[in-house]
Amino acid sequence: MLQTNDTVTTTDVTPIEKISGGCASSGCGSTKTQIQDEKLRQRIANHPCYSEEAHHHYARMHVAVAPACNIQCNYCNRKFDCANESRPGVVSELLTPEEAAHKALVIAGKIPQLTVLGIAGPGDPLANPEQTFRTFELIADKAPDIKLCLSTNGLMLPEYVDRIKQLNIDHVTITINMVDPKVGEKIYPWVRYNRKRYKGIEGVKILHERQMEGLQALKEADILCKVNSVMIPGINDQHLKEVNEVIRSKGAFLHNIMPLISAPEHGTHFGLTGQRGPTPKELKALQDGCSGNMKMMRHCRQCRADAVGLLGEDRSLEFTKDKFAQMTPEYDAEKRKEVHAGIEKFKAALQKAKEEKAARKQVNNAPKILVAVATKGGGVINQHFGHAKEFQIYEVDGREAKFIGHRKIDHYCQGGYGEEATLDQIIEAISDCKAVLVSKIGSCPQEKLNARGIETVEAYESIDTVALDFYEKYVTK
Ligand code: CLF
Ligand code: SF4
Repeated sequence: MLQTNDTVTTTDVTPIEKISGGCASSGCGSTKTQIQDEKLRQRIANHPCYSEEAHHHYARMHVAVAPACNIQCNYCNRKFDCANESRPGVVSELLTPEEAAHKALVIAGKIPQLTVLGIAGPGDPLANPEQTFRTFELIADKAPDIKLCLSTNGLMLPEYVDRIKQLNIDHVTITINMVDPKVGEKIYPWVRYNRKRYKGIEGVKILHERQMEGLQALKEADILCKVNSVMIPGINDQHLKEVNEVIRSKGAFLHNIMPLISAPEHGTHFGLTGQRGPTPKELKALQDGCSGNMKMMRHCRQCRADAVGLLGEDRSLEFTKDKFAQMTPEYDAEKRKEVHAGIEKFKAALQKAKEEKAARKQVNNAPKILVAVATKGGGVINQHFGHAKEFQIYEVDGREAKFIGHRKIDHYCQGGYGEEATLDQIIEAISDCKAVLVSKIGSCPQEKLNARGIETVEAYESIDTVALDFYEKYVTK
């Protein structure tokens, strides 16, 4: 059984400053470069957001300890809550640092593939520094093998980089939606800084300067920085290429351009004024246009501030406060180490098999096609068509199957029966794919998919193997 490549490629780990030339690119000093690459590879290897490969195997959790925010984004309304809603800022219950630490120890025992604990809201973690840092301290003390991760709007970042470094928080995300305050004016109505509220462009200028300062400070402290940007058609979609260039030149490690999620019922300014989000095609075109030498993140699931599990599989409802408070922490560092070693072994075997398969499949001038995959993770096709809440999309050519994103859907099977209207929406969502790869599918959806030119493949195997086999048959036809 094979699966997606879990070895982080050089593009995954090449810091921007190295790409810009110097001795390393001409061969001299290559040993040093290899050592640096290896160190960097280890830093991201089991972080599901910083490594696309890792997200198939390793899980993260967020603890919602940070309610307040110091800016207003036109796409945010933290009063709205829905247990089924998965998007940043949405959370069902707030925790104290002590409750958060207890929850982390419970989950690290029950889900040993959990490697990262992040604080991402529901407000801004650095607008709640006491709760945020107390939580990190408690977890670093009791579960030192869990990586700590922080996501911020950047306004207060320059103040806290030393503290972040001290606590060994190696991964920090800044949400940067603009580098031109005139664009920012349409996104941020106000910013609160040094106990004063600044409206309009005055506030946006402060935010922009502080974000750039924070980015620089993270680079100097050698902390890996990912930048998230929300793509808002007609407002910053054209501008994000410039954002990409600026953050790249300032040493950001990874850029994650996410689609705006906007609906009137969310009660956000954009939702109420009818601002639309981008289509998957628009998003992909922008991500492709930005990639250059910089790794673009394409597997973000825009998690809730209390998300738990593999990306794309939210288990937060299993660990609500009333439930986890009754659970005894079963955190066991040795057992976790064994589980991680098992995952690495599994990944290595799959990688080897994948390489062998790719070496045999050499199709010249191969056209690229898309396939949709139902998976619960592990790089394996292991989900029934009717149970999928999202499809992972792979771009396949003669040599490899490359993960390029996911499409969220309503699952087809509701209470044991297929929903006709849902099926139409699913077909629409994957209409640009040539096949859907699933562990099982009923005859009715199969016929409808086939009628729309989407082939169905049933298998319980590695995504790479099945996708490449399908590709071979497809081009032969
Ligand atoms: Fe959380 Fe963010 Fe850390 Fe990941 S999420 S704080 S870097 S551990 Fe990941 Fe979720 Fe996307 Fe964020 S999928 S929203 S990028
Ligand atoms: Fe909401 Fe985050 Fe923006 Fe604050 S920074 S308004 S919490 S999206």
